[in-house]
Amino acid sequence: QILEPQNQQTLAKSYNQEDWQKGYESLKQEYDYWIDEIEGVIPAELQGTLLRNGPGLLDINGQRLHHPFDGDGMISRITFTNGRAHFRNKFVETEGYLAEKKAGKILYRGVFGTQKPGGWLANAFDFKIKHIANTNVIYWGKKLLALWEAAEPYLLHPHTLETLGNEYFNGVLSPGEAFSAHPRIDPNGKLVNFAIKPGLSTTITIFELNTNGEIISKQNHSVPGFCFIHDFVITENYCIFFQNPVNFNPIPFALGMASAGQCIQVQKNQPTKIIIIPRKDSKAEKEEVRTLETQAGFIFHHVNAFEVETEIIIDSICYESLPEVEPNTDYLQTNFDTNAPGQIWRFDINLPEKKVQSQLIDKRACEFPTIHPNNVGKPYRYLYIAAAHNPIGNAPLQAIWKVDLATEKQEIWSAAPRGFMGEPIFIPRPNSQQEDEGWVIALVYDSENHRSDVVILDAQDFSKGAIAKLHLKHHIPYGLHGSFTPE
Ligand code: 3ON
Ligand code: FE
Repeated sequence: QILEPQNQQTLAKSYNQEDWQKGYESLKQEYDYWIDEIEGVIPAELQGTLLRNGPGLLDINGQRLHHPFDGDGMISRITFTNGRAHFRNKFVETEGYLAEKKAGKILYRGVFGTQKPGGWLANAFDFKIKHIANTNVIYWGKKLLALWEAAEPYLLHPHTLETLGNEYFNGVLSPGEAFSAHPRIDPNGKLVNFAIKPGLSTTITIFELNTNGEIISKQNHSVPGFCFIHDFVITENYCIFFQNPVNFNPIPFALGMASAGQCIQVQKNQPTKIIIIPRKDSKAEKEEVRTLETQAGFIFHHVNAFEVETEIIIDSICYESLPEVEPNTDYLQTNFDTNAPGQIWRFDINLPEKKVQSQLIDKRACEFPTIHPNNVGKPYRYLYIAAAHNPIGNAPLQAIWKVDLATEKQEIWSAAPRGFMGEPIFIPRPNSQQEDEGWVIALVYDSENHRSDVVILDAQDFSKGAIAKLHLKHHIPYGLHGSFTPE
């Protein structure tokens, strides 16, 4: 769905590339302060902690990383209490973070192209990958966990954010075993997560955890072929995975010429496989695993899924292809106009007939969806997502977009031209009745002042603008995911 150049030119550019680039400066300092520059008013009912994770370092002592996804995880914590807000940030002290800090240079290969200095010879036959913990952060079962999809979680102190070690859930997870960065919280009080062990055939493991943070079930499924599966969705009875059509050629990785992630290629002539696995202890438990096919493309994130009689509806952010992270390119020079945008699609699966229908919901480029936590895995009406300022064409995320899936009514709040949007989180108002009663909160990078703002919107009315804008004393590099805990 890339727009022809002549159509792109009809809309003025909403941003300037240099402004966008500045959001990728490392933040080395760790802060701890009450936020005192506030525009508007923090709602008194908003009580709890917003947790964010993302790459805090984009360089190691001046040596640039090849891609932000290789950056060491840095947790930011914004605690709202009685109309005030407190900020703290701290790096996850993984083995690699500490070793590179001490050495003052890159010591590990990253998944997304970062190589040790010294050319391919210095990297050849080094299969050790740096375990970073940069993708998500959750508070579950009284444990604060920093997540990265290719390894075990890091356990952090909930107040000080100090790194306490790895979390193995009483030995149910083994050292080196993955625990993805995209758990889904079933409103019935279970956290469902997965792990991918790729190879010539791939093992998908599904975990279900109770509210005490204990793994109560763990099941494995083997699927043919290599998988790069970053996210999944749940319904009442199923876990659903989209196996992107990719293949993996390990040779350039082994020879030190490219990183593992750079050896993944999208196969545009192959279909995407939709793998539907019955959940443990559900009505569907005895059903077989079903695999259906749909058109090629690449999906990182899903919005939500739900069952309607014998159908499953899944909403996902689809790209025509995986944005390349080639060895000789610089991510700061990304040409948005020629990259495929992420767009919201709806997949409608008819289980008895094993048929899939798909439909584009809207052309706007977007990424990082959020919904009301009570509707996870269930029918829902509203989604909120970071999006491009303009309704067509590809561009950096600068706005928060609300889509009413029932009426197709939309609302948008934009920080363009100089603001850049991070993942929004929907937080329901305590004792709320309506699905969109609550707030949408996001970190916005303000390139004009080279600092980040915590922006709070009323989810029912974007037109009144930000109800509060909390100016931090510094910027936070563009992040990945986070969550909110009322505790
Ligand atoms: O080779 C195997 C396959 C594979 C994919 C094994 C493996 C373990 C090396 C592996 C690892 C995958 C990892 C570590 C993936 C990590 C992903 C990550 C840190 C972030 C993904 C972010 C996705 C999106 C869509 C971000 C979008 C950001 C913006 C639009 C703006 O900031
Ligand atoms: Fe993600």
